[in-house]
Amino acid sequence: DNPIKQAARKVTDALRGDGAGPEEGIPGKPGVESPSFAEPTEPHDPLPPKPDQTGPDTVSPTGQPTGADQARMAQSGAYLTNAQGTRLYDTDHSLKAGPRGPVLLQDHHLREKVMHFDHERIPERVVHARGSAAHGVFTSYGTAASVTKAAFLAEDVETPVFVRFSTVLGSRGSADTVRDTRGFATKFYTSEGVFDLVGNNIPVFFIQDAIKFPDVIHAGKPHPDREIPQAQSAHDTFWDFVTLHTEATHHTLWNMSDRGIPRSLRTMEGFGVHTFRLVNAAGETTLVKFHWKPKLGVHSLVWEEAQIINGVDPDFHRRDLADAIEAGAHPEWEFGIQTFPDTPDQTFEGIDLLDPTNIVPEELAPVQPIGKLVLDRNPSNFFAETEQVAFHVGHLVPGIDVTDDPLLAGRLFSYLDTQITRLGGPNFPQIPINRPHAPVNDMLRDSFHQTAVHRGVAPYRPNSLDGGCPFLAGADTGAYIETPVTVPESKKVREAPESFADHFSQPRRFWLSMSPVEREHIIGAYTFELGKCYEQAIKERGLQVLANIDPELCAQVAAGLGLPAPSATVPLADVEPSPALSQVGHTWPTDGRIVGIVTGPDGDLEGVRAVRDAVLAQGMVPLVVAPTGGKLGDGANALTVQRSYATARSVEFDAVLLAGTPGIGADAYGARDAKSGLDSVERAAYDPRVALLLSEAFRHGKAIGAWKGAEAALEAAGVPADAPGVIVGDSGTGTLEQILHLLGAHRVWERFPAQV
Ligand code: HDD
Repeated sequence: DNPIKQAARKVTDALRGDGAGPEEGIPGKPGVESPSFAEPTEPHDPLPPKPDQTGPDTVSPTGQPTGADQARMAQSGAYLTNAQGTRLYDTDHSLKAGPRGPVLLQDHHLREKVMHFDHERIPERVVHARGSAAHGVFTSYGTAASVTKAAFLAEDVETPVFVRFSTVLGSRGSADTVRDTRGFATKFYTSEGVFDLVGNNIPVFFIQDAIKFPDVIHAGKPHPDREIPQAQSAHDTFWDFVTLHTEATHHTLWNMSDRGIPRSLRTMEGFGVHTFRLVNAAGETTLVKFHWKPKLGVHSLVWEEAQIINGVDPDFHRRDLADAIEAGAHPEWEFGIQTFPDTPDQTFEGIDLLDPTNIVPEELAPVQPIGKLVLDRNPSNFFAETEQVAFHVGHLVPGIDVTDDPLLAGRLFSYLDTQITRLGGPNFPQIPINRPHAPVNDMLRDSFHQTAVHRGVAPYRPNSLDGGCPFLAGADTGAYIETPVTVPESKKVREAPESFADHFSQPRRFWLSMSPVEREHIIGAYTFELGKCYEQAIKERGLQVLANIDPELCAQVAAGLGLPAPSATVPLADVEPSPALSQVGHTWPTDGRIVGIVTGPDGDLEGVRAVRDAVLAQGMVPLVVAPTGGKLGDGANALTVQRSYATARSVEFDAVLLAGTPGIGADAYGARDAKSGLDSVERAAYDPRVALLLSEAFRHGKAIGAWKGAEAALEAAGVPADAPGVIVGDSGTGTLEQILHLLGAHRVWERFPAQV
């Protein structure tokens, strides 16, 4: 009854090669009619969305349910029509004066078709242009009910959500696994209207005041002259800005840590970043920070792996999210809050809660779970949903209010404003994905892309002509009741408070909280990024910033750059580490992990089949890798190959199992009676693609298992059989059992530190 096991069974059914050859049904799937790939000659309705796909469930701007009709309105009837619904008999030939004659201006269909195509693109988001999204459900535990009156946070309330993940710097078509912050934006379609939590996977921000947002983004985006590099922070303008502007130090350090290269969107934490103010039914207020905790744990790539993926599968994160949902392995997060008393100074344990470059360590204020998010449906149209969704930090519901964080204040302006250019006018809330599920009865009228047909004559208040409608909610149910916070008496100034001036103690806490291997990765990242800068002065300034965080960090990066390490210019902060910040040292569920099962031409197919089934039974995904695509073996026992040596690459797998042979003394990868200590000729007898796959998996700290008959292939790849996390077993399933606990730890950390 475990949903993960059920999902795994679904995957098994889909992957199983038992019995059915292509002529009997869908390749590999018994008893299912093969679809015809010939062009149909009879009209029929468009194909329905796949079971894992859905469009937004909406009401019209005036509150009428539209639901699934939305999709039907967009594409209905069997015949091709123009935009006016008139049927067409040809869409492949322009209207010409004779077959070789000139095309005629009166070809209305040609003009409409090309005119519409010419305008298909809208401006990409100025930041967070590259994104992927999914629908889901948020279920509240009710544990926040004492601190907020928000209806969707009462006990056991289910709220539909749409979540969009993104990188920040890259264009829409850029690669997924670049080193960058990730956006984590959630739209809750609550019964009281839309609430948007527009957060990131990093809990702090580069700047403390929104007026500097254009500066930090101009610095991070490609250089204006050559427009390079794409989606990278490893260049002069970024490092020029963040080293001159030291409030960026904390966020930059998180970016240089493993958090900057997540393994999957499903294994990222999310943060609301700012401090928000919750208001309960009695009008009492509490300051909070929002957290998303992934059920699968927080996991990252290693840098070399991320770079390889950007070449071999630039859509890695997007694909992973959609595949997981389609396979039924629905990603889950727990929603939590850290709570702080709403005191006049808005600080907690000396930490200024209005400064978005600060975190509050979980050891000081534990994250209290208040609900669960499950993403269970893929969008059915990328443009209509993922591209047109519009988030706004000012989309708030009663019970959730903002604070005076100056970064948040500027955001409250920016997110509405940007949609005017991006979505072409102020009616973007009427786009299906943006429509609230609560009935809308506003007095906003007309403008571009108005799709509502408003009734009545009096979109103003007070009125008598429309019966006085719409009425106002009472103060107990209405939103935007500003909390009567006292504003300290002061003069108008362009200044930051004194408490915003400490830029190094929080970064030092982060550094001290890292395990040795995480520190090694941070050193590697700074060495790489500063090493990519041309200007010597920028590298030197970068080292100065590091010296103010920690002398060892500075010395190691300086050594890598071949420059002297400067001394600190501020006293090093005396801070306690926060163990919750480290990603290493925990054990996590292995649901959805991908195990590559590599077999050679003479491999033990029985063993491969048994391992595949055992992997599925664990709720993980087995991918069989063989010299060529197609099937392994014949008849009822045939095994479907998911990756050939040409299409497989180590980066896709969390662990690799190397199939042995059924016979003793043979070698599954071709060479016979191979012994350890192969000479170069013997090594060359092994397929170099398998050797590359194994050596990469080894370098990247992945669990590797091999069973009898595969030892020499390991040897040929230079993978020592006695290294940590390398298991040589008697049988496939026996070997798998021994690597399971390694997968739970994400990587074989003992194999690091290594400069990858
Ligand atoms: Fe922002 C998009 C997150 C500061 C201005 N931001 C955007 C998205 C995320 C964030 C996740 C993508 C939303 C989507 O998927 O459509 N932004 C943040 C966080 C910040 C932050 C966590 C700091 C705590 N942003 C920030 C500032 C400004 C903006 C200070 C402007 C002053 N952000 C925008 C924007 C974007 C945006 C220009 C681009 C596209 C959009 O809004 O709809 O308005």
